[in-house]
Amino acid sequence: MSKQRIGVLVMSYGTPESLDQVEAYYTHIRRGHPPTAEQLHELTSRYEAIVGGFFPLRENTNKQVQGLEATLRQEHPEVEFVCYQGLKHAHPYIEDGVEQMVKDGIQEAVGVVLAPHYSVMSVGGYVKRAQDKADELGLKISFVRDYHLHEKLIDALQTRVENALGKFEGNRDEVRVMFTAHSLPAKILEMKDPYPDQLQATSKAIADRVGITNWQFGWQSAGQTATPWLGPDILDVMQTVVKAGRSPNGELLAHASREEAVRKILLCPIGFVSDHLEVLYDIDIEAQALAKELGIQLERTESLNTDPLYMETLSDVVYKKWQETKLANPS
Ligand code: FEC
Repeated sequence: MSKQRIGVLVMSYGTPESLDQVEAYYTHIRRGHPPTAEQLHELTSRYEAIVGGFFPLRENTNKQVQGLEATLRQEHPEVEFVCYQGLKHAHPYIEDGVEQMVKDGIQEAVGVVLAPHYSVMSVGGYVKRAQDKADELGLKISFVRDYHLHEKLIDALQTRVENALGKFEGNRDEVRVMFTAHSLPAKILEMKDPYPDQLQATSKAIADRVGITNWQFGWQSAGQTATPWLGPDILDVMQTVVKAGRSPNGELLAHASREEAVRKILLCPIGFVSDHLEVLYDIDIEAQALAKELGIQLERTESLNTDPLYMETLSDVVYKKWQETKLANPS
């Protein structure tokens, strides 16, 4: 008997393939509104700054998709899982991935986003586009909504925090650990969106595992729009916590407590699973420049990329979602 073939739509943000595609990419992010020349120049310069215009997210997503397919097949040899990419803002788009599955004769599929935390404005947007296309083409598809507290994800992040703490000399309690994630427009709070709570929960789970109390959460990479975004931004937080234990001329106050006298910061971008612009520029270049200015040591945890524990997390949530859907709709 031939194995059952199950499609897996692996959705990710997407990135340009070359510098001349940055304008089209940015226009797509802005829902069809082209950026001004100044905005385009600013974004292109950020891409140029991360290893000369190389687009690491594309290769990382390719590897994550291959890694997930290999893990699913190894862990569940009785099923033929076939992974397809669906990108939010670049080719192959989410709709292309769904269409390709149908062309290949896939009848049942599971969708998963390479972002562990749910927001109606992030994961919700991916899911809606995939579901609309699947409905149009008659594909049966269910979705993993979030996996922000999956045991193996927390294991992988715990190891990263512990390894990064090892880069600081002295007592690790002196290191302020800041968990970060992409900011979103503050209006999500009115919608009772789970995104902020899920990020707090992941941060706390990691902190408890590592056994640290000197930690906080901050937002990063907010967009430049007229509407307010979730804050505080990590760049502001860094300034505030470093300046708190110092005199106006920058001297460390003798009586400053551990909480006040921050001189070592570890950033842990838990909202992202890959090396890309928001990590390699916003943290490694922008936040590092600020740290230098403030005269403090700043380190960052390594991105998950294809960490086997992350691949196992994804494999587990995809398989469980497929099983759950099968039980709910026995054929
Ligand atoms: O490396 C790369 O090429 C891509 C890096 C990248 C990732 C990413 C992830 C998320 N975003 C989220 C929300 C928003 C909202 C807007 C927005 C805008 C941008 C711009 C760039 C960009 N994002 Fe992004 N995001 C990445 C890159 N993002 C570039 C446009 C210029 C700028 O603002 O910097 C605002 C859209 C609008 O104008 O309406 C909202 C969220 C995530 C994390 C979850 C996910 O991966 O989906 C949330 C990676």
